Amino acid sequence: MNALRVFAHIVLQHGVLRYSSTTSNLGNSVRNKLKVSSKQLAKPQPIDILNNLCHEERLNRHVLTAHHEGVASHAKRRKSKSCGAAIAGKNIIFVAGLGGIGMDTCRQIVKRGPKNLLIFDRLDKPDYITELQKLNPKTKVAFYSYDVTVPLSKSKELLQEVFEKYETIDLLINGAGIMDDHQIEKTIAVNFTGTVNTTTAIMDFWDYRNDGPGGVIANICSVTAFYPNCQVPVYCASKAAVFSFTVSLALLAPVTGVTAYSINHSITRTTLGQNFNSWLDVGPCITEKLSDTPSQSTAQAAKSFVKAIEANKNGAIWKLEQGKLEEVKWTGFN
Ligand code: NAQ
Repeated sequence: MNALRVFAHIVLQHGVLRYSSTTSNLGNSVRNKLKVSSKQLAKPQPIDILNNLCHEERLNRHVLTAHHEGVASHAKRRKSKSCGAAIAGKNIIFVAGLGGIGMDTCRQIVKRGPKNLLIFDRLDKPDYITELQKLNPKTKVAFYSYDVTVPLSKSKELLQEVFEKYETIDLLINGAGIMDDHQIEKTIAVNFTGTVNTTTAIMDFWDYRNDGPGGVIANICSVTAFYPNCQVPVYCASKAAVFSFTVSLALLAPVTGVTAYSINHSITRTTLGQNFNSWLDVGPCITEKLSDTPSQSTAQAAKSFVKAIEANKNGAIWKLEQGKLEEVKWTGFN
């Protein structure tokens, strides 16, 4: 119940993600758990998100370490297989690769020469696939019709088909998203459950514990996961959920062999907000509001996106804002 009395907020400032608690309840409980003084906690200290000292997480790490010993041989095998670039020569699945952010990112990906780029989308745009194919004839581009809201069993069937054909997949990008806060269940289904289901489905093929080779997941979240916009709280909460899920995936990497990082765009000029509905109709049209706010083009965002993919850093929180890529640091409680 203490947690209910806590007013905690996450602020993204100067490239530093701070989680701050303004009442003593959480502060005391955290202090007790961490056995550190209030003086030590007062100053936010940059720490890697994977080294967050929260008690539960240390417990997790203990469990993970035990598992890790069991999967060390897989890790070695994967290391020897996967050196070098994260795009060139790889097999990549891009879920929602034909949207505004998706298509320009696909253009950048294809230029870097993956072996296969498999685009999963509910949109069917053959002309886009032709364009991508022409950009780099050495890369094979294929389209698979996929609605992320299908049952998990259907996602698994599609991946079974893909793995039978391509044998290995190195990177999964989850990017499906809608913004319409009148459609509450659909927003959660597309933005959150869809990403979780696609990820769950690919684990059958990647997980070390199934004798899989591991893999990499890039989840498109949003800066609204940290800076909620009160006109579209359902959308923002769905993005915060994907962000949290991604952090957990990264923490599980020693067990599963599957690393993960989040891609958090700031406002990017696409049609996402065009048919926006505000939850409880609380605000003016977000499209007008967004047009007054500094933004980036999809081409700028795409260049940052491929830099993040090439960095290939488990647990990284990438912010893509106004043409710049920045890794956000988690500073823990203060
Ligand atoms: P766009 O509408 O162009 O693309 C959405 C993509 O999701 C399309 O490929 C669409 O087919 C796919 N999709 C939707 N429902 C699907 C389903 N059921 N199954 C399979 N695919 C489905 O919008 P976009 O801006 O290119 O969005 C791409 C991703 O970036 C989304 O996840 C979006 O939430 C995220 N994103 C966009 C922005 C932005 O400004 N455009 C931002 C952050 C994240 C900060 C900013 C916001 O959160 C908006 C306030």
